[in-house]
Amino acid sequence: MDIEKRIKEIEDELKITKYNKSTEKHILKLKARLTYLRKQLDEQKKREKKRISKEGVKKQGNARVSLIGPPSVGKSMLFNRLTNAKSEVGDYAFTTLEVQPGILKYKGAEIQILDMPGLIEGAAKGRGNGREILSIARDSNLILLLVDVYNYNLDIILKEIHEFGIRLNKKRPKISLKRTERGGIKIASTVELKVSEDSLREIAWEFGYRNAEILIKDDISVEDFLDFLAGNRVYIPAVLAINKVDVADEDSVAYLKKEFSGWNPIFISASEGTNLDALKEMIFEKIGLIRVYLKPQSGKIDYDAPLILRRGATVEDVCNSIHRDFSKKFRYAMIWGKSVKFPGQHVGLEHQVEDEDVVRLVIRK
Ligand SMILES: Nc1nc2c(ncn2[C@@H]2O[C@H](COP(=O)(O)OP(=O)(O)O)[C@@H](O)[C@H]2O)c(=O)[nH]1
Ligand SMILES: [Mg+2]
Repeated sequence: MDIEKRIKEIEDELKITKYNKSTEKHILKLKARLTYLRKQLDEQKKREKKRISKEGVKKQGNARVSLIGPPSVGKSMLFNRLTNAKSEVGDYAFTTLEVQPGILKYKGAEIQILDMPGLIEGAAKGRGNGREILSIARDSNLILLLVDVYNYNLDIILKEIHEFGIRLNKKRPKISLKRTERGGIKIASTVELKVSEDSLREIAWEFGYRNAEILIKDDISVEDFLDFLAGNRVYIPAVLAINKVDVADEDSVAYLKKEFSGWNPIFISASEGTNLDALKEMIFEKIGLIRVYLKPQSGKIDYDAPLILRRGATVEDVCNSIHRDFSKKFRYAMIWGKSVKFPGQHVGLEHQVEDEDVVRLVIRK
């Protein structure tokens, strides 16, 4: 029987199996098998030819953002507003058929935005070029989810994204696994776990492990563990924007605010330009971009040309982004800004910089 058919069967069985103490184990087993089969299907699909050429979507700039949403919510209009590029806007459902790259310039950073065809139900299985869209989204630093005040069915979009192995606004759970020669499946954890070790062992068994040492450092769920064993999951931050506020009344805005409170959504109008600066700021912030200004030996600081780094970057990263040899010749750095206690403080390579720090690198001649 082919994989898709087996997946369908297990999905159906899961749907009709009621959860209780006596079926708990069986459900777990089905879920594990399902994840395993989906993984195999994924690998099979990956071997099939891609339809959207990767030519037009070379990575560019300091980060990449994918615009994902249902058709006709205003993705292309927003894209045109945010970037220097032009994408076709239309009244019918599939105006945008190709991936369209553009650059958003903000606070000295160049952020690549990708306008995408609308994502529809069945996308993860390949409908409407879904797998191409999602595989580009997988390779992004941020996913900008866009819906509008008429069409705010996010569930389908989220389901497709999830099915494709993308996890939004979530940290990768800390789990490691080492195959061993004997001793069965051993599980150790550094925190108290809500799931039973037995269940985890059972799942690992379904994935074909017989002898292994598994170390868990987070209070994981069964889903987290399945994700870990399936592999190739990506964890990407996401922002939700709700478009076309220009045609919404107060009540519907209030309703949507409540409906999506977990997302802390931003209400915008691409056509009127409402709230777009706030959206840009959200994008910059959520990717975790920071600016660092270099203070040269002599001359002025160029505030128009910051180094763009990621949150958590160190002085060593500052060195490396200037020149490969810089960190070898490094003596110390002086810093003015949020990351230090007093202006001009001397720090070493491992010191973490923060947004808008001014850095002077002192190197050996
Ligand atoms: N009222 C209003 N209409 C918009 C807005 N943004 C886009 N539209 C309209 O929505 C339709 C679909 O826009 P488009 O950008 O092609 O959507 P896409 O399919 O998501 O790329 C077009 O008729 C746009 O003029 C907005 O902010 N307000
Ligand atoms: Mg479009």
